[in-house]
Amino acid sequence: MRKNIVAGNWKMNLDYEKGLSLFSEIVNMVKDEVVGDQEVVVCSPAIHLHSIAKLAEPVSNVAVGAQNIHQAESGAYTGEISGAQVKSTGANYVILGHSERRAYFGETNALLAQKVDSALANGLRPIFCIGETKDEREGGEVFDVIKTQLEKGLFHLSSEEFEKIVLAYEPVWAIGTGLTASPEQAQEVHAFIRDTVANHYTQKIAAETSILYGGSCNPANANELFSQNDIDGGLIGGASLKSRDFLEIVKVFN
Ligand code: 3PY
Repeated sequence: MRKNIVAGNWKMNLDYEKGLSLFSEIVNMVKDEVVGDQEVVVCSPAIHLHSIAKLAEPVSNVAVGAQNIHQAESGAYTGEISGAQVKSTGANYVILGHSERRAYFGETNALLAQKVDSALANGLRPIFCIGETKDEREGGEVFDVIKTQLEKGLFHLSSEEFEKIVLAYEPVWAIGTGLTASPEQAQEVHAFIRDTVANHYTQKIAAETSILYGGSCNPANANELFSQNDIDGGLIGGASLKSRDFLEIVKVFN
């Protein structure tokens, strides 16, 4: 069956020392307190990846990921980082399609499809984010937007490739706003995502795909969100910067 996953998205926070110290706290707490088989993923800035991947090595249910890659393998792309480079740090995941990258860096579905290909070619599992803006929700376009993001960003993949994908539904209006989708609103979209995957691939693949909720998820709302049938964990922003809060969210699956 599908895995429950709680992934932290540190965004552009924490200097090198602070990142290492937060990650050490998380690893120690996971060792002492996590009794289920949920997977804990921390997606840090690139500067931390190699060191925290080393710290994660002895702990089987903790993994590390990046927050972006360039679509090319290598070359004259000053300031960028490739999938191969991320993989060489010991990371196993990469967030792709976060709404901040779509909005501030102009990342389109077509570009994201190329980044997904590069991630998979380099042995990284994409945590692929999809979600609608406030205007799109108010205009009744939620399902169309989600379907297009899936079709254009992912549905060129073969079944074997798609099985490596983790999906994250992140309503844009719930990111950095303190607003959260209600459990019912989130479940409705997660169920739609799973149906859309089933229609394109198979029921079995859809049933085995982990679909995370993201957008102001915190210790106070995680329990209710994660108890919905089609919500298999979370992609956690601000609350992943506090070890105790992050662990409380992870422990919802204990
Ligand atoms: C948030 O919770 O703000 C996020 O963007 C998680 O990725």
